[in-house]
Amino acid sequence: MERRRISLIGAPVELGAGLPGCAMGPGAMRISGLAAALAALGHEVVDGGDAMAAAVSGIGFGGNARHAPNIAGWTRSLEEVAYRTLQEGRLPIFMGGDHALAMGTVSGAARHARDIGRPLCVIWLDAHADFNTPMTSESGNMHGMPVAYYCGEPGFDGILGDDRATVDPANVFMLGIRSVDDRERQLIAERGVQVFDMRAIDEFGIAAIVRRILAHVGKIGAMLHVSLDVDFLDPAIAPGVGTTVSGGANLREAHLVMEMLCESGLTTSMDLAELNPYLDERGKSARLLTDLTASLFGRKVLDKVATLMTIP
Ligand code: 5AB
Ligand code: MN
Ligand code: MN
Ligand code: MN
Repeated sequence: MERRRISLIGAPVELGAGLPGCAMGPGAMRISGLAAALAALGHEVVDGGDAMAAAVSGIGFGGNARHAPNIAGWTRSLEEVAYRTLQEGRLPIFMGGDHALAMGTVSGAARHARDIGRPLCVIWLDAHADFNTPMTSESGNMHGMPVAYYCGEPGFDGILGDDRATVDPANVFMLGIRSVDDRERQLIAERGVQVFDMRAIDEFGIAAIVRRILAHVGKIGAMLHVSLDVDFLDPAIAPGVGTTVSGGANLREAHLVMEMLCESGLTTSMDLAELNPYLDERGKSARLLTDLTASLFGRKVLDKVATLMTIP
């Protein structure tokens, strides 16, 4: 893989989740050796430290959205960091932090893509669709809302300006989905989000799905943001998350997605979201996130992908 200029950015957002603990995520990712693992693959890696939430007052959209001013502050600051980092020609990896961080990171990536006249595609690896709005959410937890936000759903007024960049829902590809609320189900169908749930992965295999998504991304010349929620993974291999749902992606499926992303060379920004070290087992989930990220950036067993044709 080509040498990338990578910026690690801590995003210790935790008020978007129902349980505290995600603010310790960036620390756990640093301890698990993410920067060294990427540098060992030949990349130039800079750890930019942790971002901070901008101070925000006077935010109060209607509906059910807990800690809206804090999440609005994070969205403003992370949008700017994502935008600037991409503008400098670097590849940002956001170390979360709960998934509300993607309200900012994806919006900033979308602004950069708009500037340079390219579409933005998003691969959303998650047990959940995260397509609630303050109008539909039962829990009020904003980590269940980022996709609706960056796709431009109404109900979040005043966080970023009215001319904020959004993502076309048809360019959002969800994988691993297995828990969707009733009103979310209706919205994602109406908006045309591309959803591959666990049943689709079981039936077609994850490789066939990812191959098609990447072919589409390449064909339309898009930038590609990859957002990995720890609960995409089966809780048996990744217990360090507040919202476990059984029946998730296994170790080989997750690595295969990363290896295919690596070969495509298409990834331009990334989130590692929802790691809750307080709930983890001896660093297991943090280590797995580091290994998966290393796979995406070029760690592999062989120099060449094995093909059956090489058997004489
Ligand atoms: B996560 C739920 N749909 O809105 C809600 O972990 C869960 O970032 C959201 O994917 C899970 O509270 C958010 C029930
Ligand atoms: Mn999520
Ligand atoms: Mn989730
Ligand atoms: Mn979660």
